[in-house]
Amino acid sequence: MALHQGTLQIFENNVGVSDAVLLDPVTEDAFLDNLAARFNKQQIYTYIGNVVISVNPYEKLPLYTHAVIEEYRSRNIYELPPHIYAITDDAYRSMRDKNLDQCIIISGESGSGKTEASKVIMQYVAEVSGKGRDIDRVKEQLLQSNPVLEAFGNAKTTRNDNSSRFGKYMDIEFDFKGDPVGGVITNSQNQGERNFHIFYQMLQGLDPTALSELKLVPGVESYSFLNKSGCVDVDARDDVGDFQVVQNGMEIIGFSEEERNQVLQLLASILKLGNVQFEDRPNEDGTDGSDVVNIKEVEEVSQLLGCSLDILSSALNTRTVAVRGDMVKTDLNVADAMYARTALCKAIYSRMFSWLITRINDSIKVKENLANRTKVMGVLDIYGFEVLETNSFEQFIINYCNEKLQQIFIELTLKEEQEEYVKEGIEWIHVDYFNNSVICDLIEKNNQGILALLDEECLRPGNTSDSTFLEKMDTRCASHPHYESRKCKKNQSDKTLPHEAFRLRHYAGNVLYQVSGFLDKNNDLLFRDLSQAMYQCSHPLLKHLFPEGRPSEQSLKRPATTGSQFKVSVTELMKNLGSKNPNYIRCIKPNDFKKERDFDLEIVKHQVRYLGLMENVRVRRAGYAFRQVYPQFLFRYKMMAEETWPHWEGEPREGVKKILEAQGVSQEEYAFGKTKIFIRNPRLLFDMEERRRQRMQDLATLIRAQWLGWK
Ligand code: AD9
Ligand code: MG
Repeated sequence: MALHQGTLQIFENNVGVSDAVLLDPVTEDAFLDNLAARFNKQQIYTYIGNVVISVNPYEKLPLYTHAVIEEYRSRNIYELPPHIYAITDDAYRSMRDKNLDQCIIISGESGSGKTEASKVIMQYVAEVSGKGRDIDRVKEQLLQSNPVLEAFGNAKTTRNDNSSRFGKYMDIEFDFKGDPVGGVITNSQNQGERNFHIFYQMLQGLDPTALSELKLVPGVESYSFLNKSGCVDVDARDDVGDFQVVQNGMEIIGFSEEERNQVLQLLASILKLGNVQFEDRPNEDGTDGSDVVNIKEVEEVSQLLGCSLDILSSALNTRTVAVRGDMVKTDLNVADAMYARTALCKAIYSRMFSWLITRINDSIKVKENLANRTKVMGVLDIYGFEVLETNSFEQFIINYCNEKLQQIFIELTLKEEQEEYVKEGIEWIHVDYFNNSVICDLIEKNNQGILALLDEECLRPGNTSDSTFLEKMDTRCASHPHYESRKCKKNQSDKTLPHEAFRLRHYAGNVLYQVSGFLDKNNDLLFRDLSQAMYQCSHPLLKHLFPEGRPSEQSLKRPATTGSQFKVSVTELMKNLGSKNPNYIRCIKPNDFKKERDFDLEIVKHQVRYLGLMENVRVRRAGYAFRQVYPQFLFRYKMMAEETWPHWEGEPREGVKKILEAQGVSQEEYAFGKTKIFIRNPRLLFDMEERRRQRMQDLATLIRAQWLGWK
C-alpha cells in the first residue's frame, strides 16, 4: 500500500468535510451547509463512510479525464478527494484480489445523475482492466448496450431530457485476472411511456425510401403518440446522429440486419396504430359499437406485421368473452376500443424491449468454458423514492422498491460493520436503528399485504373497483401503524386526507397515494383477441412476444398482475444484491431547472430526507465513526509524541498507542483493532488536527530558530 503525503484528504482540501461522518454536530443543517459549500467549490462528491453522495453539476467538469482515472487507480479511498472512481476502484480491487462479488447501488430522484454515474463506473472499469482482442470486444459490447438501451428505454420528460423509464441492473462478469468476459442485464418494469427517443431518431434518421418501406411519412408531427407532449422540436438531441449510434451499437452487439429491420417494423406499427381513430356505431340492440375511421392505417399495419386485415381490425373493435361456457363476441365502444388499442401498443413495446434485453444478454453472456468461474460487479441504476404532486400506482411500486433497498442497505451496512469489527477483533456495539421491515411487510406480505389485497380485488369476480380496493385496505390495514386513510378511526379528524386516497408512512416520509387507476394498472389487461391476433402474424418476433395468443393455450389462466410480477423481480434483485458486497452512490439534484451552479437548499433538503441520508450518517457513526490503518495514522500524527518523532522504529500499532497516550485521550474513545485504529467520536480527530497544526507551527519555528542560531 503506497503512502502519499495527503493521506487524510478529509482535512486537506478545505472545502467543508469530505466525509459527513466527521461533521460535528451532525445536524441536518450542518449536513446541508457542508454539501452546499462543497458544491459551490465544484466538489460535487462527498462521502458518508464509503457511500458517495453526488450532486449533479449540470455542467461538464474536468473530473472524468484519462489523467484523473490514472490518479485514482489503485489508491486508497481516503487519499484523494471523494469520487465515484475511488469507490469503483475499491470495489474492483476487492472483487479481483479478495474474490468478493460487488454491487454498486445508485439511487436518487429523476435527473439527479444516476445514469451518468453508471456510465462513469463502466468507463472506469473499462479503462483500468486488461486489454486484448477478446476483452476489448466484450468491453465494446457492454459499452454499446448503453446507447441502445437508452434509445429504447429513455424518454424526454419535464424533469430530465434523458429520463430512464426502466430500472436497470447490470452484472459485469470478470475472469480471475479481473478482465471483463461478459455480462447480464436485468430490467424492471417499463412504465409504458410512448415518447421514447428511438421513435424520434427513427423518423429523423431513416432516408425517404426506408421510411416508405415502413409505410411511414416523415415528420414527428404526423404521429399522435409523438405530437401530444408539446415538445416536438426536440432540444439539443441530435436524432440523426443518435440513430446512427444506435444502429451501429446494435450491429456491434450482434443484431443482424434482419433483426434490426424487424424492430423497426414493430416501431412503425406502434406509431401507426397510435393514429387509428374510432367512431361510434350504435347497434340495434341498444349497445354501442365502434368502427375504425382510417382503415388504411390498419391495413398497412397488417402488412407490416404479416397478418390478415380482418383479424386485426376485428381484434381492435370486438372482444370475445366467455358467457356461461360459450365464447361470445361483443363489440367495443369507442372508449374501450381506444383503451385496447393503446394497451396493444404498450404491450408490443414493452415486450419488444424485454426481447432486446434478452437478445443483448445472449450476445454478452460469458462463454461456457468460463461460466461459474467468474467474479461479478453489479451496477444498479434505479429510480429513487418518488413523491409527486399526485401519486399513483407507479409511485407506489417505485417506493416499495426503495423501501426494500433501504432495508437491504441497513442490513448490509450493519452486517459489514459487524464483520469488520469481528475481523479486527473489536467488541460489537449494539446499534439502534429504525427497522423498516414493518413497512415492507405492510406492502408485500403474502395474503395480507397491500399488493395481495390489490390482486385479490383484481381477480375477484363481480363489481370491483378502486374504491372497493380502498375499502378492503381500510378494513384489513386499519390498525397498521404505517397505514392511514380517511375511513380509519385514528385518522378521522385528519382533514388533509382526501377520500379516495391512502397514506403510507414510508421510512423516508409520508406519501399520499390516489387509488384511482390502481386496479387497471395492476391488471394491465390485454384482450385475448389482440394477443391471438399478434400470435397469428407472420412477423418473426411477434410469436415470441405473445405466446399466450397461441390457439392451443385455451386455458383462461390470467397472466400475473403487474404488482406481483414486480414483487417477484424486486425479491430476486434483493437476493442478488444481498449476496454481494454493496457500494452506494446517492445522487442529488441541486435544483429543478437543470441549471449549473445553483444549489437550492429546500430542494436538496427534501432529497436528503427521502434518501434517508441522516439515518445513513447515524448508522455509520453508531460504533466508531472513524478508522484507519496504523501506518497511515502514525504517519500523519507522529510529530505529536516525543517517542514517535521524527521516526518510530517499532510496530506501527505501538507507535499509535504512544501518540494517543501522549494526547491524554480517554481509553473509551478508541479501540485497537488488528490492523486499524478505531475512533469513536470525530471530535477527537478535529482536536488532534488542531494540535497537529499547532505542533507543526512550533516545529517550524523551532527549526527556523535552530537554523538561524546555527548560521
Ligand atoms: V432518471 O431517474 O433516469 O429520470 P437520472 O438517471 O438520475 O434520471 P441522468 O443521469 O440522466 O439522471 O442525468 C440527467 C442529466 O444531468 C444528464 O443528462 C446530464 O446533462 C446531467 N448530469 C448528470 N450527471 C452529471 C455529471 N456528473 N456531470 C455533468 C451531469 N452533468
Ligand atoms: Mg436515468
